[in-house]
Amino acid sequence: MYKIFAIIAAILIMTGCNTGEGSISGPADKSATPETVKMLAGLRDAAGEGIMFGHQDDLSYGIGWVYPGGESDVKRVTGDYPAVYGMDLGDIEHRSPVNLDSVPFADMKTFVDQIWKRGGVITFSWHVDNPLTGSNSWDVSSDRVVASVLPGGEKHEEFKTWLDNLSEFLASLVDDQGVAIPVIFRPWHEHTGSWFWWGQNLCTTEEFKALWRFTFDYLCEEKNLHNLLFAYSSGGDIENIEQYLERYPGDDYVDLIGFDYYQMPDAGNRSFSENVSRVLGIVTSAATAHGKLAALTEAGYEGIPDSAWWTSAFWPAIRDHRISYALVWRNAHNKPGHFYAPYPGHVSEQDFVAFYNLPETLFQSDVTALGIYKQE
Ligand code: BMA
Repeated sequence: MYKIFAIIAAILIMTGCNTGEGSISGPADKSATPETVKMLAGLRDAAGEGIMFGHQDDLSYGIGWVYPGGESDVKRVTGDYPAVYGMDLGDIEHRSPVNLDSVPFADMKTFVDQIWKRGGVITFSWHVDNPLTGSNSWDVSSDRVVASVLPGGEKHEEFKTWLDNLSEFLASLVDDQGVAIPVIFRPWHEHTGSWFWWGQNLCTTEEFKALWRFTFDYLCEEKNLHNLLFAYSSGGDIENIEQYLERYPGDDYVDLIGFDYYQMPDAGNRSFSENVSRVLGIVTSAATAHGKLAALTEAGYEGIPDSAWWTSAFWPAIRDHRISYALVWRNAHNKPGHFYAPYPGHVSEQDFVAFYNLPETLFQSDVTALGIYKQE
């Protein structure tokens, strides 16, 4: 009898089936590369060790510097890189040489290679333009945009060329050995808000799910990309698990679930910590029930005006939850005051070092030691 159970369990693990509550299913892409499978397993293991710290555009620029290569505000303050590096693919759909924040895609490729070599985690968001109006992601003047890119819609063929351009970039992320570098792809983010053309009031639930599934199928099946883990992330305005999962495209299309939430200047630390912790409770329950990883996919306090924010607001918000990572947004070099990680001389510098020194926060040196891409 034991033997039969062991064989069934082995088959379930090998086929990547969800083996039930509490276990993480294999990658949603059933043809994921071995490195992508290992990355998912490594992320699962790391979540048992602590919470990885992430920073958007960490290597691209910071306060007072732009693209010298190898620089990082997080490293300037702590001596260590973050564990998770966010980057944005907005404008890749037009084959632009730079993204919407002027980061050259050629530099991004170099960063991806460096991060992969030192065992860090890469996550891409996509502030893709509005294909119907020609304006940007934030153009919510029409509620027909999602319908227009779906099969049968007037922008469908054009949207496919945008996905082709995106795929070309993702397919180019290959190391010296010819191995496709695995990354977390987080499209259609903050869809529970209505500030992007794919948001809550701009499309129906069925249209949103169709957009997600079309994107997934096109990238994995049509373009044969098998180095992607897919992240579904809502806004922070979540009341319950039903609302959170209303537009969830299904277990076969998602690897990691999370949400984005920022502290507003007029809201105190306590309301930030309490709201993040409350929503993380909802999201981690959903993650457990669906066999997925969980994360705080974007967060922060613009300008971090509180010198003790890291240990008195950010850490209390996340510390009670089993999540893979918590990522803060970019340190813009061209938008004064628009930064979310400290830099040398910033008021929260010492507190960030205290946050860094907590045994449960994981930075690059920790995940290098843990080995996110290790053999099972
Ligand atoms: C937003 C802001 C914008 C930026 C966009 C994409 O939250 O930081 O300035 O263009 O993200 O990175």
